[in-house]
Amino acid sequence: MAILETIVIAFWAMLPAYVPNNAAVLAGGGRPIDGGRTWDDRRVLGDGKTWRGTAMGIAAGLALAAVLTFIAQDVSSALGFDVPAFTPLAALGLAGGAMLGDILASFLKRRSGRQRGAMFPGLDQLDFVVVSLPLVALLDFEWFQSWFTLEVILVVVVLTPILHVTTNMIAYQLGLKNEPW
Ligand code: CTP
Ligand code: K
Ligand code: MG
Repeated sequence: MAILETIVIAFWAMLPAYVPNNAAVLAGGGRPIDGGRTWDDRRVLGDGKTWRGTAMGIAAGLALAAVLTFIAQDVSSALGFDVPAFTPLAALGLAGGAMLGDILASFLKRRSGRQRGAMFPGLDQLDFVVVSLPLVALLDFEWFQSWFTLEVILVVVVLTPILHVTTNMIAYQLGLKNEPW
């Protein structure tokens, strides 16, 4: 498989997991998931993980998966190789897993004494990959196996931190995000 093809497939397949975090930044606010609760004098998740942000993030990921599925055949013909159409379970695994990974990362940040917004290099960039890919494999193994080859997974692991740093930098410059990470 040509490297460019692999990159396009990896990016396309991960889009429903990429967009929830950005949608949550735009839609976030309101009641925090942990309801303000603390554990050992530290918040369980913090004010940065809200019900609204999470719901809107998942909804945005599912909506994008639906749009990509709708155009997958035409795009595949135009490109000369196949890009994935998403099954409902694959879409749910990607979008839900991305938000769950982000929430688990905040849990780990609070446990390790990091305040809301603190940087946690590595975790910040890959938390949603680490949870969304296994969740997709769990929910729809056939779909996962047919698209996430070893090459695609390698590209995802390299590409995701680059995209994450770039989009967060842009969101920070635009005043949408409080920190550039
Ligand atoms: N957000 C949200 N709900 C989520 C994820 C994000 O409402 N499940 C919104 C919050 O307004 C949050 C912003 O998106 O402040 C940025 O997200 P993120 O960087 O993940 O949160 P932080 O505020 O940095 O908090 P943390 O340290 O817990 O990551
Ligand atoms: K985060
Ligand atoms: Mg943050």
